[in-house]
Amino acid sequence: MNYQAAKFVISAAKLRDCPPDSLSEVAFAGRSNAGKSSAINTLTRNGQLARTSKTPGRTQLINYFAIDEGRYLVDLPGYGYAKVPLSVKNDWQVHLEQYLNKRSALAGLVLVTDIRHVFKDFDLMMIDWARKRQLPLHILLTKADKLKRGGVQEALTKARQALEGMPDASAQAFSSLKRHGVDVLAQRLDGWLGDPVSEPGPPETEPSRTTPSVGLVPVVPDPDVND
Ligand SMILES: Nc1nc2c(ncn2[C@@H]2O[C@H](COP(=O)(O)OP(=O)(O)OP(=O)(O)O)[C@@H](O)[C@H]2O)c(=O)[nH]1
Ligand SMILES: [Mg+2]
Repeated sequence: MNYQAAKFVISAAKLRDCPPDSLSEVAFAGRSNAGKSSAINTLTRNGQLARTSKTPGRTQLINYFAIDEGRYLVDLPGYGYAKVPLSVKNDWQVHLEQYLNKRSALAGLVLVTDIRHVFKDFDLMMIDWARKRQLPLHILLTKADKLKRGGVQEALTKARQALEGMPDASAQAFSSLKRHGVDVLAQRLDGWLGDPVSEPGPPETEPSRTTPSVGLVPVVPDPDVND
């Protein structure tokens, strides 16, 4: 795939606003401030594409970037930022849950995690969810530039242990700052986006019968995301 061709398409507030023509899409999920938007910008070599910020909670909508016809990268709202009002958090959580449970074009999930915090509650929940839904999973251990080689290896080992028994799960170290790991990520996504997972179907407003639904755990304040 030519990720440099990525173009912003839409910011969807709800599942029903997501593009109806999607054949396959890959979603980037993770805690607030983990580096999701930065990873998308690094992959696409476009620093202006997804908005990044030192202020966690920047990405509040489901942002779609088209790579090719019917193929998208999706930047999901960050999870767990403490300073957002609870009502807003609950709202995101509902939309995130709906997206994850009902979006049939979802071909794979990239779980973005700060390599210094492997793993926190949200990550474990997402891994468990991917396992249950049998969705391909790739873990991006970001900000690898913040650790020495030994620390990177240690985090990778820990991550891979958590994925044991999952047939289509992988993990890699990544750094947007140093552009480290971009080729590995692109290869993994090529495999997912190359094969359309579904034809555009009916509107995804009805509960899915084929996928088990996930209940995301209640939002708890987490003071250490802003680094
Ligand atoms: N050192 C370093 N900093 C990074 C890296 N990736 C992201 N950052 C920084 O981390 C902060 C958050 O990055 P974002 O990409 O906006 O994080 P996000 O996960 O999209 O955050 P939300 O939209 O709030 O969910 C920014 O200040 C980035 O510059 C990295 O690989 N290395
Ligand atoms: Mg973001």
